[in-house]
Amino acid sequence: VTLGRTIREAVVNHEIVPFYQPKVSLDTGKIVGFEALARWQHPRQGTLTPATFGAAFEDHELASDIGKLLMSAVATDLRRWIDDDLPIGRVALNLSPAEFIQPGMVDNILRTLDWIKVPPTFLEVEVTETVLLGRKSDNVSKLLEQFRRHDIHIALDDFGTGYASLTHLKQFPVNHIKIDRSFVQNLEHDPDDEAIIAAVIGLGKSLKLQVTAEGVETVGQIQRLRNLGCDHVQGFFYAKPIPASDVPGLLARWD
Ligand code: G
Ligand code: G
Ligand code: NA
Ligand code: MN
Repeated sequence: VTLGRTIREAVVNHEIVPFYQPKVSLDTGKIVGFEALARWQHPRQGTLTPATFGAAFEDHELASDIGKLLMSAVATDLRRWIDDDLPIGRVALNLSPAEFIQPGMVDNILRTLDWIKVPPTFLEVEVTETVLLGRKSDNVSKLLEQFRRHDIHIALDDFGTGYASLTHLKQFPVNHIKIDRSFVQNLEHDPDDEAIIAAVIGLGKSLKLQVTAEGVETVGQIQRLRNLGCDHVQGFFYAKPIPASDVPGLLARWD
């Protein structure tokens, strides 16, 4: 896929939409929220994942346009689900480093939420350590503080794959840590991965951060994560990312 023109057309035609994957509490078994993941509803090729268009998240202008499109779609979905009294929890939006240096990025998000009348407390944002490593980390701090002031939660995504993680946890107002799925994948067979996950969960507990394990696919992984005291899990074992129209049905079937 050549990103230039076709992806722009996709944005203009609102073909980039959020799919939703549930996050589940290991304590209660209930859905505590969803992660919004971008999908391209291609008129001929069907549903495409960021594997084919994810480079757009690195282009400042495209990333900003896609981000705005997804934010208003998420807010519109949230508004409907709130009106229908659905127990959706928080919805998490991924923010790329390119989106993070857009001036007024948080203001745009707050304005969209306000316009569509969605309380900011329904939103969470997922950022990777790459975002925090940026040279303008003063500015990043300000943006994250702005989220915090509005009680928009911040999750540190792909935790363990970057570096200087511990400094980041002290320096930035993070609420959640997401353990990267590369550690979860071999959890049942690799004691090192289990040790790393145990350490991250311990860290989360000491710093009072909720810990989510990503990419959970087997019941064995779930058992181990529960024994280790992991708070939340997310992965194909529970559900793949699904279109917004399937979310009410998933919630209805859950209990
Ligand atoms: O959905 P999954 O397969 O295929 O996503 C692949 C990658 O694309 C992940 O790293 C994910 O964080 C990223 N991604 C998915 N949706 C979004 C989005 O809405 N914004 C940004 N910035 N990244 C996204
Ligand atoms: O980088 P980020 O953590 O945002 O990326 C999430 C990615 O992981 C998405 O592409 C999503 O589709 C994918 N994903 C979610 N659950 C699973 C899973 O159980 N197994 C695998 N292989 N991928 C998953
Ligand atoms: Na994410
Ligand atoms: Mn991740």
